[in-house]
Amino acid sequence: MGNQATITAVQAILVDLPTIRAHQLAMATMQQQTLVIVRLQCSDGIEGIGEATTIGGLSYGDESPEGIKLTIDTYLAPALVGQDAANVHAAMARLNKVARGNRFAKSALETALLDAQGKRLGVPLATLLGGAVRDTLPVLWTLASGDTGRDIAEAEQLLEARRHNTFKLKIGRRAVRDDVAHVAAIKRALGDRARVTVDVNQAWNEAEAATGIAMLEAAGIDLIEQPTPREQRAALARLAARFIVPIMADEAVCGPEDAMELARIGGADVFALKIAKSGGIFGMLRTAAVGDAAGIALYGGTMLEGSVGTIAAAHGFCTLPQLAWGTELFGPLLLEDDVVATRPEYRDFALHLPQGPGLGLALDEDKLAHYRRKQG
Ligand code: MUC
Ligand code: MG
Repeated sequence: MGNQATITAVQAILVDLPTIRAHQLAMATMQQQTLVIVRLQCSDGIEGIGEATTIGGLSYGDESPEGIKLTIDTYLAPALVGQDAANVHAAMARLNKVARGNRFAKSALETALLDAQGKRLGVPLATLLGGAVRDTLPVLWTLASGDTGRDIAEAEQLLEARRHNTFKLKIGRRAVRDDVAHVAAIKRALGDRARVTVDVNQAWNEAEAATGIAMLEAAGIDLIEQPTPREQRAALARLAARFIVPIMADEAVCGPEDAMELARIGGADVFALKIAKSGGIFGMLRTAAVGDAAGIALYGGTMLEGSVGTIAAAHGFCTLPQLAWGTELFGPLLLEDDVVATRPEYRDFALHLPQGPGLGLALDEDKLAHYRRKQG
């Protein structure tokens, strides 16, 4: 019955959503976010949904929203139509044959296939993966308004609301000393009430990183994410050996092959996992397995996806044996609105996994029609 279903159509839709405030990163300032929403129809009437989302056009990753849509429409959708909808691994193997790379686009399609299969079997996506070992995930918040006072006020309000007690600061735009002064002021204001981490997004050279990390360590910062360029793995290894504060690889670790190499050279204490950069949930789980085998701690990362991409990642992260550093799955909270009927639940410092079949989400057709990019 279910295994007779074939894939009949795949659509990729660009959705532009306003953010609740400007979000400043080393490489871009976001005023809005563009999601690529995928809808995958099957011959048994079941629809699966997925999402491919990046940050700042082409300034962060090497796939843009417009490029992802073109790749899906032109190459990946035609390769999927007519295939067995119930065999996710076979469908993904076919995509890997017709297209190299393009991990974000493939991740969205894999999510849609898993969502459809979960709905077909009547089980949550995490159950398809073998089962969740937790149904809530700790979630931090990124303070990135660009203003120290505003960031402190934002953190105080979120602590008070019991929504977040860990804050990640985006640095690397300004001189090292100015960035450190900003971070130290926030840590001083929050004290032991909150954990503070930083993400440099590759902006420092090794000498700047050595100076910056020494000062951040002295200021009581808990974790340093991707201080140096992703290609310079040896620099990351030297920094990880030099400092006690843990160094996390993000841009430097996409799939299991990167994870193997970083594990071999001692390039990181923590891996930031993301389904998009690993080409999907299964790629993320393989990356996590390498980290586990090497004794490297894990963290659930985000590309600031909306609800669909965030909940897809959450189903995967909920199955991991260890997730020592929690997650940053706050993407939906940065958006003023979304295209799902019920937005994810955040309370008591955690994201609560939806319990319905597949992702456990439904698209809101009116919102999708309202926010989808109109043809130019
Ligand atoms: C990144 O590099 O980690 C995650 C949180 C945030 O604010 O930006 C992202 C990207
Ligand atoms: Mg990062």
